[in-house]
Formats: sequence, C-alpha cells, structure tokens
Amino acid sequence: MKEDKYHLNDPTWCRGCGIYGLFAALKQAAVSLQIPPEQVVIVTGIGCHGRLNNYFNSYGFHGLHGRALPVATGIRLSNSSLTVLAVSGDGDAYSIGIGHFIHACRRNVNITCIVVNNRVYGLTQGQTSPTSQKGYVSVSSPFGSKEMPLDGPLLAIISGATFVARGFSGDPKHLTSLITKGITHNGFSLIEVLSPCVTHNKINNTKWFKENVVYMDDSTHYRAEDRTTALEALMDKSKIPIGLLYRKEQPSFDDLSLPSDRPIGLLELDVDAKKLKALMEDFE
Ligand SMILES: Cc1ncc(C[n+]2csc(CCOP(=O)(O)OP(=O)(O)O)c2C)c(N)n1
Ligand code: SF4
Repeated sequence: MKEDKYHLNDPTWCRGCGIYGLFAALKQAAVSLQIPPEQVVIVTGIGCHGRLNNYFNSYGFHGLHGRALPVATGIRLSNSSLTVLAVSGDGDAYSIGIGHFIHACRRNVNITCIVVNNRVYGLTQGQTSPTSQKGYVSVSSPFGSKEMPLDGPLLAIISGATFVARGFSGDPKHLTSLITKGITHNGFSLIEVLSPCVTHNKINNTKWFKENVVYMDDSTHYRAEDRTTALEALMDKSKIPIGLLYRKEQPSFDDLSLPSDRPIGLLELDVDAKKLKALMEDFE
C-alpha cells in the first residue's frame, strides 16, 4: 500500500499559492526578531489566508469574516506584552471588513495587519473582489467588473496609518524585511502582500506581478517619510509600487491610553458584586 505522506499540520493551500511565500516570510521575521512563540498571537479572517494560524507555532484565533482587526485590537489592548498580527484577505479586509480597517488605521494601536491581496475571493471559488481590476471576468462578474479597484495602502495612508508597506509573496526575502520593520514599528502597521491565487486568478499570476511591480526602495528620490510622495506614487497606476511606502513616528494608541506598569488584562478589577447584580437586573 502507498504510504500516506500527508500530515494533519501540513498546509492545504493549492500548490503554487502565494500564501506559501508569506508563510515563509512571516516565520523568518519571527525568527530574526527572536520572538518566543508564546508571545505571538495571529488573528485571521475567513478565507484561504485564514488557515495560516493553524500552521504557525504561536497562539492563534480564526475568527469571523472581516473581523480580524477588532479581535487583534482587543487582544493587544488587554495584554500589551504580546506581538499581535491580524492576517486578512483583500475580501476580508477591504470588503466586509472595510469599516474596521479604516478605524484601525486611524486608531494606531500597536498591531501589524497583513492583507493577502490575490485580487479575488479565493476560498469561495474566485468571485470578483474589491481589488480585482476593471473588466475582470469571474463567476460574479461574467461581463467584466464595472468597478474601480480599491487601493488598500492608499486608503490606509489617507486614513492615518503610520506604517504602510507592500510586498510580493514571490520575493519572500524582501517581504521578511517589511514584516520585521512593521512588527517593530510603534503603532499600527499595514503590510499588503501581493499574492497570486493560481487556481482562480489566471490574469494576475506570478509573471504578471513580476512585470508590474516597482521597488520603491531602489529609488534614491523616494522618501517614505513624505506623505505627498507616497500618495503620488500610489496614485500613479502605471505600475504597482512595493516596499516601505510610508512611515511616520507618533505615539501609539497604547502609549496614550494604557497603564505602563502591567497589561490591563492582569489588573485586579474591584467588582462590587451588589452594584453589578443591580446593573444586571436593570437589563433583565
Ligand atoms: C459574514 C460572511 N459573509 C460571507 C462569507 C463567505 N466568505 C467566506 S471567505 C469569503 C471571501 C474570501 O476572500 P478573501 O478575504 O479575499 O480571502 P482569500 O480566500 O482570497 O484568502 C467569503 C465571501 C462568510 N464566511 N461570512
Ligand atoms: S484557491 Fe487560490 S488563494 Fe486559495 S489556496 Fe488555492 S491558490 Fe491559494
């Protein structure tokens, strides 16, 4: 009988899926920063990307579609000693989760948001997503998408994010350096990852991304501290800028709101049982 080589913890993403590149980069970033696994929490949304925390040796939470950011925010605010990452898809973050995304950008809690952008809904079999290009033909837009695609990094900068980067799963080394910088940034960091869906998106494949990305890190004129420069680069749709796109130092929500001595999850809350009971009764 043929030996079954599949192990329960082996990733089940399609062969060639871009998420493998992100997975490798994320592991490399955690190793290079020497963060102990028990100090890391990865919160995921629903989609192919959502399986990532199943395979990562850390704490994880696979939540509801579009809700990775509020959960990650809650975890970080209740225990600020943890490294908290929210991993979403382009549908998860920019469609159903768009409200949470905008508020996370402006709130500036010290968490890292990674958006796996394959320009399609992968898990549900290839429907058009908010980042699918105009004219994109899929089961949900059989005559071609009539909508303008949304640019997550551009929206993030306008919404007040203090660290915005874009990487490519086909260049895990570059992506590792962006994730490392994002995790060490004090405040909210967004790293959008261009990630081919080899099964459903036959247009934006690895070759297409390679031909269309431009590394901003290579430009001597590019200054990631200059918001106008970043916005101009992102509004020029002739190429897809990748690299560290924008960074601003400013106190995080955590700096401004949390007690410095210990995580609020560990604070002793002096609950007055009588008052609590009366309050509960009010709601009955
Ligand atoms: C509230 C709710 N609405 C819709 C769905 C169905 N659904 C599951 S995953 C998904 C989209 C996944 O696309 P994306 O977030 O881009 O992730 P990918 O699979 O491409 O990684 C949708 C619409 C759901 N699970 N929950
Ligand atoms: S359907 Fe697409 S995104 Fe999902 S695992 Fe397969 S290649 Fe990756």
